[in-house]
Amino acid sequence: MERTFIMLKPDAVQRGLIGEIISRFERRGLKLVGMRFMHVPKSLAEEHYAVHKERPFYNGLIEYITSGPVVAMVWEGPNAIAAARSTMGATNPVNAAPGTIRADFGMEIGRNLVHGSDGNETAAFEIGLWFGDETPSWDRDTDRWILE
Ligand code: DAT
Ligand code: MG
Repeated sequence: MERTFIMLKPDAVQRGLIGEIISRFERRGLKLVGMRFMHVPKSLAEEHYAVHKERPFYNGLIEYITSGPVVAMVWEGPNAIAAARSTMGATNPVNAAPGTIRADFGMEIGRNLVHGSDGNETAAFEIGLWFGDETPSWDRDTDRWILE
């Protein structure tokens, strides 16, 4: 079983899309194992996006992520990282496939609504950074109808 860190960015929260976006992950069959509604301290944003520190968009990215509350989550499932990213769509909404979150609700790369871990190491790092070890497992009664 795999876990991934997903964040609804401030634009998703401000636009009233929390329920709409969460329902897409939920309906797909991913299982929620962690959730926090929070303002992101600048230090946390900087740690989270440390890999992008030298990129020209870095300062704008930090400003965006700290501009309002976010919903930080951990979702679990087989291939959860890839499954979540395919539900999210490509980084730039203009290139995202129709039906994905970023295509259905987004116009520009700097307002792309949602973050998802991009690999195993990133997921482990991000889950630890945002949740520590507070991501309890639970048995979902519908699992036998979702997972073979
Ligand atoms: P993703 O969020 O799809 O994993 P990423 O890790 O490459 O994409 O970049 C992190 C975020 O930074 C992305 O969601 C939006 C922003 N970003 C990336 N490339 C950008 C660019 N060329 N211009 C502006 N913002 C960018
Ligand atoms: Mg990324």
